[in-house]
Amino acid sequence: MKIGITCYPTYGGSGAVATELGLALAERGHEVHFVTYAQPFRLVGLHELVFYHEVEMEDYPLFEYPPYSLALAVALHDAARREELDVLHMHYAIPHAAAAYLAKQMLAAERDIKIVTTLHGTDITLVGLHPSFRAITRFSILQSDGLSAVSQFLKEETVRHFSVPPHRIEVIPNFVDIDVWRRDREPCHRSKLAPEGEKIVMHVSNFRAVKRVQDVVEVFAKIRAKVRARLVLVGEGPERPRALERAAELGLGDDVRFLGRHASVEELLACADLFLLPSASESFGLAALEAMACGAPVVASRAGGIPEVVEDGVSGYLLPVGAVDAMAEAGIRILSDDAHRTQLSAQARQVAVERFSASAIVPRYEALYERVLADK
Ligand code: GMT
Repeated sequence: MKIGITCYPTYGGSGAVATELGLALAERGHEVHFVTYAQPFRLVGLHELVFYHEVEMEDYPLFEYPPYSLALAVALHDAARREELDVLHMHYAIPHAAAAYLAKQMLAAERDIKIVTTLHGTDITLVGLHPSFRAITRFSILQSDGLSAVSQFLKEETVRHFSVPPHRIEVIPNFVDIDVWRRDREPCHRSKLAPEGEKIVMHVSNFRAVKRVQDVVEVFAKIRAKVRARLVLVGEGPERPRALERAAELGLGDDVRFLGRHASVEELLACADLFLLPSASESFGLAALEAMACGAPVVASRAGGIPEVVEDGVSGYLLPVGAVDAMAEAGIRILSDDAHRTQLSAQARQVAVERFSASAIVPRYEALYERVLADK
């Protein structure tokens, strides 16, 4: 098949999954064309059968709000015609599904092209619900030929908020390349991250308010009072200054290392003894899955789709949103009991391999493409 993929190319789980999917599809012999405004951050190196088309935007003084969605529709239409694409796979509904709909209509006189939209999270639970986007989000979701959601939770939210018939949405969970995300990696950065042999607590996110990074710092402060540990924060975003300020107020000093954005997060997660994800809401929690694949037990909030990924007592512990004392207790238990941590680590890896490997999930996307293509 020839597949066009659009996603947010910068930091973020939906762009990460879309890119990993494109690469995995290419490995399975499909031709993949990324149509995005920048090269997706996980698209590095040269890959046979993978191509990148940049969405070109003309700036003009009249445009206070440059019409990116229109430029994307044109780029999708161009790529579809030139490369004879079969399917346009849009990741994150806004504005991608609407742009794909326009491209489909522009092409309609020549031929039909199928649209698959994958719903990722705040396109449904937050941004899509805003009155300025709600109607177009619903319209473009319903106009897609195939729909997937990354968790059962997100499917139910889509049905509830947008009255999309449940049978239209297939739940296809996110996946991880288990050969890349694993514990026994070289180089291992443990000695650099924790030179005194401290335990390594890690958090990776885009530091938006929904991630509750302040809770990460509070939980870590309570853990550090009982266990020699360091907190490694990876990523960048608006809550970073407040999180660092709180770390300073709590006197955590050098025991909190802020690394910013990192090109190979897998190398860092391979050293983690504990991963914290105390989000207020999370449709899936890709970072938690990547941590699990790297054998890091997870302490997370029981929010949204996280319980579909992290099994309480198996790959870590789930606590109510904001329950920093209980999260710290769980963290202390994991870090101070080596046998327990080793068991959770092995189980986390096993869950990632058995339920969320690329080889288990990617064929489900192929089957979805085949189904929409068979639908005349
Ligand atoms: O929806 C968002 O906030 C953005 C999106 C992203 O690009 O990072 O995150 C969502 O999609 C990820 C990949 O499917 C999921 O792992 C995240 O849980 C989800 N974020 C939220 O639901 C807040």
